[in-house]
Amino acid sequence: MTTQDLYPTRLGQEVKMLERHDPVVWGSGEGSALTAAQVESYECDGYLQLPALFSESEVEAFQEEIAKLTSDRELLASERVIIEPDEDSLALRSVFDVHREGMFRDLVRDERVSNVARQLLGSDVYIHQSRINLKPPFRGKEFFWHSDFETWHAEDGMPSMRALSASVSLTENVHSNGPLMVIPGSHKHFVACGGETPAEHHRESLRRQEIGVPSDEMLTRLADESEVRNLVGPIGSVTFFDCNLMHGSNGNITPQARRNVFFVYNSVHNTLVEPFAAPARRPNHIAARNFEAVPLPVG
Ligand code: 6CS
Ligand code: FE
Repeated sequence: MTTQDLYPTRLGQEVKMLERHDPVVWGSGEGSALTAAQVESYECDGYLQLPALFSESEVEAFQEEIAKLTSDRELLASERVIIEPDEDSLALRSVFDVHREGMFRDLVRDERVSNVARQLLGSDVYIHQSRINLKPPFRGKEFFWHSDFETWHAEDGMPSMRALSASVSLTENVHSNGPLMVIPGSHKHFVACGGETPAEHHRESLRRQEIGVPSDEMLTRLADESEVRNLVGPIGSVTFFDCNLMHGSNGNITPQARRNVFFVYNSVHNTLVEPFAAPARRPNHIAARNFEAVPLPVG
């Protein structure tokens, strides 16, 4: 059985803006994690910030976990680690697949985050991707504008827009240190991209993405309809954002790192098929094919 391609991109089709065929909030939208007003705000803007959802001491423990991970030589030598582009210094940009053991395994199950994902996606969820983004001081590089879904559809075979990211701030996010930047409302359009996915594209794209990014014209249209917004907030805040929200972030030239850990929850009814526009599947540490639901925490 082949799954219909609702969102053609990178297939030599005309580069244009398509309508979204999927709901943003799936099911009734009711649940114990968010109020009706919060659900409505997420539906409208494509994101929701919950300030200081985790305490400073919890965040300190996450930072210690990261210190452990980033001093693990075996991990550092593995493909899970992404180094900043153009750097001789081996500055760490991202570490992938951090949710399968230790503290971050508990974090993805924590009801403060997982119940929000269940409520908005209207089903059980599993983890499609997890990573720490370290955005180091002074020379942390930007992430250019993109829709995550565009990549997950083209390269990972995610059929529909029934996934979201939860990004936990481990440092204060201020206007100057390269916080997440979004175009509210952009998640209601799908911007098809030009070009074709080359083999092993993730080796480039996770350092600097150039394929699967919208044209300047499309970005201008989205921003003209809405605005560009910086998502700032205190330590321990969590930003939930729709898989198709147009987002990016500037570089960080301040002396403080800007760190967050983030998880992509996908609905168990939206599991991956074959890539819609790429020569091969991406590896499991970037796009998990273990579709087991995140269990409710015990106790
Ligand atoms: O490749 C990914 O899964 C994610 N990373 C980047 C740089 N762009 C698309 C998506 O957010
Ligand atoms: Fe992204």
